Amino acid sequence: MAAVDRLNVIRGHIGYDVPKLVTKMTSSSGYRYTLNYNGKLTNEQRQFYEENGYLVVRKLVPQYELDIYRIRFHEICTKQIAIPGLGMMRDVSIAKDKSIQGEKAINKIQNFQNDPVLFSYLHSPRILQYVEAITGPDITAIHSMLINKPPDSGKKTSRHPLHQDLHYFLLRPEDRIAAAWTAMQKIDRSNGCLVVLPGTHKQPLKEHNYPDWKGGVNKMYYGVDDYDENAPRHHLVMDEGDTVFFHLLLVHGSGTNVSDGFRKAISGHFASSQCHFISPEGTSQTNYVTELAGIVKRQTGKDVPHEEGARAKYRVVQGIRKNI
Ligand SMILES: O=C(O)CCC(=O)C(=O)O
Repeated sequence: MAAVDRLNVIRGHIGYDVPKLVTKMTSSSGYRYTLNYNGKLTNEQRQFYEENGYLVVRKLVPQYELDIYRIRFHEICTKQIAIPGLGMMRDVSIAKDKSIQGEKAINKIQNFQNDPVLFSYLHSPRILQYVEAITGPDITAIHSMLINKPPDSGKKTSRHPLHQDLHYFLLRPEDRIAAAWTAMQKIDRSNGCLVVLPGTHKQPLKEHNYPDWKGGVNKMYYGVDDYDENAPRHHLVMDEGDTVFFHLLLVHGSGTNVSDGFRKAISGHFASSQCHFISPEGTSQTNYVTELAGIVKRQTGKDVPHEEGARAKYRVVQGIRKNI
């Protein structure tokens, strides 16, 4: 272990937190996808993430925190509180039906960086200690969402197509970015659990397009065009509080919710603050960047450069601000 790694492990042991040592973006230990300067991951957990591109930690978030998020979601959906900058999404099957209101109308809220209650999930040391093992100590939260997957109307629009989250981020290096996704209730195949293709984080970013689904596809639910249909799949059956951390190149999605209840999960994306922006030109991400620019223009009347719009949503959640 290099000296800087050893020092940071010792700082972790004695509870010394900020400022952390400026660390390298690569691990000196031969591991590529984890840094583990804080020694949080056991050898087994580290090996699992390196090989599979994800790691499930059971019972990480306590029930009382999940209850707080659930109540806040209700307050937002019923307009008891307004949060600036929040994205509220309706499932395509009911998008035009204005008779449906409140929680039942919303399949996802995202970008809640201006809400201290929901955003406390992204500040939580329980979450950040695992994120830090992947990104290093200076961490920027780059996206947040609470997903309220509705009971399917029969059109199968509650599915989330297989995709790689990196399609939505112009940040690199991708190995220093991670997602956290916490089940707010018991989630299994009946209500549309996450499904992951283990090991696909070792593949490059693939081209993403809207799938050709008869019943319609939700806005921004891009899917990968080519993936191995026969590749092994893991269906992540999770209990409330269980949390999965995953690499942004991991191919994943979620199934149809055939139960009669809404299925809730809270999630965040985190990057090392040392990451940098890339230009979308010449990449497969231009379709997303162009669509987002159009949405922003319709909402604000302005042409907002992608990087400027992205930075406005970013929040340092640990350590110090660097490139992003
Ligand atoms: O919670 C889900 O159903 C899938 C979420 C997901 O993969 C995403 O929003 O990128």
